[in-house]
Amino acid sequence: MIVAEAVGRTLASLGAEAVFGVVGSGNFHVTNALVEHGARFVAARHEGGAATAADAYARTSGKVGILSVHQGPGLTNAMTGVAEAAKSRTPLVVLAGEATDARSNFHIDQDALVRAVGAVPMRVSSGTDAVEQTVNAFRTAREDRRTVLLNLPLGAQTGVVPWRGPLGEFLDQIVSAGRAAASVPLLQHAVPAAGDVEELAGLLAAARRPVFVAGRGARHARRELEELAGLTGALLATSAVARGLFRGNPWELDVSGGFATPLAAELIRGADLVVGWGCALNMWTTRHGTLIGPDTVLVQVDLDDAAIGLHRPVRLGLTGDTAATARAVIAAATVSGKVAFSGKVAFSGEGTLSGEGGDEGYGYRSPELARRIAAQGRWRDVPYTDEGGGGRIDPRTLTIALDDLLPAERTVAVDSGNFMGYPSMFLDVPDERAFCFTQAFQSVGLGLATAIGAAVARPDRLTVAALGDGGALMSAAELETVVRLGLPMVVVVYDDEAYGAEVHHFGPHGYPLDLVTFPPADLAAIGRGYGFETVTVTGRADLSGVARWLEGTRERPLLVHARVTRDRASWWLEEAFKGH
Ligand SMILES: Cc1ncc(C[n+]2csc(CCOP(=O)(O)OP(=O)(O)O)c2C)c(N)n1
Ligand SMILES: [Mg+2]
Repeated sequence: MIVAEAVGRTLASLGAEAVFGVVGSGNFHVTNALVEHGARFVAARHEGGAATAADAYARTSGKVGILSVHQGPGLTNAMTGVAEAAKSRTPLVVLAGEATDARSNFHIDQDALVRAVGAVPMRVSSGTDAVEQTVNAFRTAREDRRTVLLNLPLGAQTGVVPWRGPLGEFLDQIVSAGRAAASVPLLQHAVPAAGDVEELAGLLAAARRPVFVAGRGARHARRELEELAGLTGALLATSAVARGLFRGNPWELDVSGGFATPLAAELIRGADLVVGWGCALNMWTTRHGTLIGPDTVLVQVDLDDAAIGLHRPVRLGLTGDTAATARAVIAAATVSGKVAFSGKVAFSGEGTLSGEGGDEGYGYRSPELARRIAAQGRWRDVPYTDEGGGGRIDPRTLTIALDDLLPAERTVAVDSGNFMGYPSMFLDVPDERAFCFTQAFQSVGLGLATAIGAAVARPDRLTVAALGDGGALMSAAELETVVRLGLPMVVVVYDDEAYGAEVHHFGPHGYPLDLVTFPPADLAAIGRGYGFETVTVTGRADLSGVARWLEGTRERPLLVHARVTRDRASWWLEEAFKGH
């Protein structure tokens, strides 16, 4: 068995199920070995698409993502997606051929390239270390939540893997040792120091208006956080990447930050205690800090010590896993007797309490607030004046209509741009795995590939890719991938014939906008060319075409080309500019 085959077989044995990539000579053998041993290969049309699809697959499935690319340009093409994955701490193994001879056209310093974006370079150097290094790469990705480049030098790939006895036995031994180690996540149960846990319990016991903000690091901790919030009367919000985590809870405020509803912003700003759970508390989640009131006590819980206080100073920082920390706080309050939540009102949100006490009597969890959240808790409940007409639809009207039409079992993937707040906040999602937000690098053009990776992970859900015209055209090659794979997908393009974010950034200051505006493009025709069914939407009535597609066989994916109004910046972009 040669090295490239051993690497592929090892990864398949460790549980690699889906491999995304573009195959060239330098990753041909390793990818074939993965397929031969049970993995599914998903061919993208550009390595950038493959990288982001692998990232989104990992986020949506909870498994390690695998990307396979050719040496040199295969890897450079993938780099924006690799940077997004690395910044998001996505467990991802990038397999790349490597031309180590400096005279080769394909030669670059691949280690330096990926290190520059926060990924971890590793290397298989010979048959002797091939299996061991592959196991190391997989474990680093999984346990440390890192994006790892596993370089496969061309000269080493054809080396022979030595073994004693039957090859299968040799591989099985190493792989099962690796798998046993890999199945024990190192920090998953990490509990903060007991003193910190008691201090948090005390702060929660004293707080009258606590709010929890859960981030990516809390996506596994719904049950624990809901229990603690119930005991302490806390309201529940998330950062954008954890959207959907508390879906169905009557005290859920949806997203905290620039995307927040007016009601959520008011209540978070009015909190006397905000606890960030596995959440960076960055400028987006805190709306440049304006959602944290001047007297609000801020607490942060994070697995990573370095994340504590990185974006905002906190009164108390606890290093630990979110679920384990929440459990420890509950235990500290209920078992040790040093702190107790018994004086706190825990209005369940169901039924009404006799003699309603209003805010004074019940803190945040009052019957009155339960009614307000039910009535105004979603963006689509916020009244607005429709600005559509003249062949353009208001993006709010468009998105509310889509929210009504599309099945509830859906995954929403959103690209970057002025339009992005509408699909992110007006389309509901069933849970935290149903919203895939690849925005850590703030790159335009990742939305379509994000939808592809998420759709491969969850074929049972209808995936909605929401793109601007700029992002759609930047990634158009992957439209072919959607059609070829037969993915259940609706691609919605919010077309303002511009880089709207730039138009609204610079337009009000009188700058010329010629460089960021474009002539109309027939995106529906482009979609049909790739094999999509299409609907062009210029007003509400055109949405009947979407309803027809939903009622049909859905054999081919649907592209909705929506010509949207473009006179003003979206609310979240206005907020973002305030921080510039
Ligand atoms: C790769 C990349 N290039 C450029 C930018 C700068 N940029 C941010 S938003 C945007 C416009 C995107 O246009 P579109 O997809 O049509 O969305 P819109 O803003 O018009 O709603 C651009 C060019 C970026 N963030 N990422
Ligand atoms: Mg645009």
